[in-house]
This record gives sequence, structure tokens and C-alpha cells, in this order.
Amino acid sequence: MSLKRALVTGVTGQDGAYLVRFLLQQGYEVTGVVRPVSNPSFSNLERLGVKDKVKIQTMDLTDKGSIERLIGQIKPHKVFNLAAQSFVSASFDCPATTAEINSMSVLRLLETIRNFSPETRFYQASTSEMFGKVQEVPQTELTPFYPRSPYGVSKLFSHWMTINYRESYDLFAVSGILFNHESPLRGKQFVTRKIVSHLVALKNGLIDSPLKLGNLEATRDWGHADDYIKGMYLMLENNKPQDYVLATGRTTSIRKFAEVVSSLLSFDLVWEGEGLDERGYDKTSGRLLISIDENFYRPCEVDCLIGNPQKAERELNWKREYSLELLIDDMIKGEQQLLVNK
Ligand code: NAP
Ligand code: G4F
Repeated sequence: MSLKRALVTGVTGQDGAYLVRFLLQQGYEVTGVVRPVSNPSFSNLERLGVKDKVKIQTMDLTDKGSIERLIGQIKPHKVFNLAAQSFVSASFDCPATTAEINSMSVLRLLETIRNFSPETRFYQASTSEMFGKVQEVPQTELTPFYPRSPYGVSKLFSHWMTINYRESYDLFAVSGILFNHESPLRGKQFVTRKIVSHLVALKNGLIDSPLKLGNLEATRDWGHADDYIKGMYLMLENNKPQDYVLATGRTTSIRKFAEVVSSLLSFDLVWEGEGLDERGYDKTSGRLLISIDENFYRPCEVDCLIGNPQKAERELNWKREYSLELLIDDMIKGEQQLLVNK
């Protein structure tokens, strides 16, 4: 058996693909876990050229026996638990499913490691969404939590469960409190990719309809996924298990993000009107680019997130390569590449 074995849940997602590529570069034998569906999508792994280098296994995170069999068999040195119902908006529509996968499955994983593979190091994908209605600016590892969505509440359960298993059973279990991170592989339902893909399609004449958005005033601390998965890795390489915030320390509104993307695509975006009647036009052509749709507002909003990454920078020597501008540039190029490959 290989010396270094890693198991990654949520391997088909954005972070899963970047993490697999990085772990392979570090010499790991990587098992990527997919849920038991008839036709899983490997497009992210294929885009990064790693689909054929990762061992794909099926495991049902809602089924204790399924988890025990795979982890008991592989006894991985590291488990990165990235699987989740990760779309905040959907968690208001399916809170029970969200809790089942984001909370109870984490407990099942921790129990399995405790009982069958206690030497395994465990990473839990926690989130800045747990800060919700923020109690401190910027947010650190010590900031009190106040989640504002079923997603945030579900992740808080697993965050504390990870800490509890570490303290109760001496497991190397850590929680990375990651602020928003994006990339060309980001799901199209998330606001950054939604903006980039729609405006690139408009620019290329592939669609006519304007982009429909919700709350433009919310702000997020956006980084690049390829930087953040390296932080996950460093947390499990640490001398002792501890939790860390990964963030950039800069926050930007949805409105500003749309303006930067528009400008890089040579649209001259100007705003008219207010509230639900606000519209964004291209000043040069008079073309309608953006309108507001109340369906994209949430029952409860997280208004502003901004993290302080100093602990990770100082103790893990975590470094970021991407600024917000480089991230947006990468996302636009990724979108354009997809059009070329069509
Ligand atoms: P993502 O692209 O949405 O990927 C989610 C992954 O979870 C996919 O592989 C998906 O598989 C899998 N999954 C969903 N429901 C599942 C279920 N019922 N059983 C098994 N697998 C399931 O998410 P991401 O952006 O890579 O994020 C990775 C993790 O970090 C998530 O836990 C997320 O909550 C957390 N996080 C993300 C951010 C961020 O800004 N990206 C920030 C903080 C924390 P399918 O392909 O089968 O759907
Ligand atoms: O892109 P979003 O859907 O990401 P959100 O809710 O911040 O969640 C992401 O980051 C979390 C970390 O803080 C992760 F844990 C989570 O898994 C996920 O990756 O929305 C960002 C903001 C929100 O304030 C939302 O109200 O954009 C606002 N927004 C405005 N119009 C929109 C839209 N969001 C989406 N998805 N679609 C819109 O049309």
C-alpha cells in the first residue's frame, strides 16, 4: 500500500477537484468519494486533467455501514470532508436534507474514524457562513457565531462536533473556517460564477436576456479556491490539531463585483432606478445587462463577511497567490475557454 493515502468526499465539487490535483502533486494516493447516483459528473476533475489519476469509490454519507466499510478498508492517513449541500439559498427550501448531509454525516464520519481508524487525520469544511450576523469585524477564530441560514446552522453543528471529538477522543480533527472562495469551477448557482458566465455569454451574443440578481449590497470576502485548498492541506500537516480561518481580509459587494466583471468585458455599466426596479445598462449601447429579481433574495441575509487570516499566515505559513482582480480574470478566461471548447 502507498505510504500516503487521502480520501476526499465531495470530490466532484469545486474544492474537490483542486484538492485532488494538489494531493496528487504531493505524492498521495487519492480516493475520491461520490454518492451512489447513476451518473456522477466528473467535469471538474476532467477540466483539471486529474479524472484518471484519482480512484473513484461510491460511499453513501447517510449510511453508517457504507462509511465504515470504505474507511475501514482504506484506513486513509487523511480524510478531507468536503461533501455538503453547499448552496445557502437551497438550505431554506430543504433544511432537513441539508442537516442530514452537512451535520449528521459529519458525525457518522467522526464516529467511524474514532472506532475504525483513530490515526486518520480529519479535515471538516467549516464556513464563514457560521458568523452570519457578525458579532465582530473582521472575523477571527475567536469571533462568536450567529448563523443566519439552515446551512450555517448545519455547519455549526459539525464544527463543534469536530472540536468535541478532538477533545474527547484525542483525534487529529480540525475545522477550517473558510470564507467564500471561487474559481472557474464554481457552480453556476453561486453569484460570482453566475455573473461571469452570464455577462460573458451576453458579450459573445449567445443570449439576449439580462442577468437577474438579488441583493446587490451584500459583501463577501472572496478568494481563489486553489489558494484555499492548500490551507486545508497545511491544517492537516500541522504539529497539533487546531482550527483556522482562511480569508483575504478584503470585502466587496455583489454590485462592485458585477461592475469589475463588466468593465473587464468592456461594458460601461451604469445603474438606474432603486430597489426591485434598479437596472444596469451598458451606457454605450443602451443594452439592458442586469435586472433585479426578488426570487434571489433570501429570507435571512448575511450582510457582510470579512475574515482575518493572520493566524493561518503566521502558524501555517499560508500564502495566497490570487487577488480579487486575478480571481475575476481567471474566471473570465475559464468561461471563454469553455466557449472555445464547445
Ligand atoms: P460544491 O462545489 O458545491 O461541491 C459539493 C460536493 O458535495 C459535490 O461533490 C457534491 O456532489 C457533494 N454532495 C452534495 N450533496 C451530497 C450528498 N447528499 N452526499 C454526498 N455528496 C454530496 O462545494 P465547494 O465549493 O467545493 O465546497 C466544498 C466544501 O466546503 C463544502 O462542504 C462547502 O460547504 C464548504 N465551503 C465552501 C466554501 C466556498 O466558498 N466554496 C466556503 C466555506 C465552506 P455531487 O456532484 O454529487 O452533487
Ligand atoms: O454566491 P452565494 O450564493 O454564496 P454564499 O451564500 O455566500 O455561500 C457561499 O459561501 C459560503 C462561505 O461564506 C459557503 F459556506 C457556501 O457553501 C457557499 O459557497 O451568495 C453570495 C451573496 C449572498 O449575499 C446573496 O444574497 O450574493 C447574494 N446574491 C445576490 N444575487 C446572490 C444573487 N446569490 C446568488 N447565489 N444568486 C443571485 O442571483
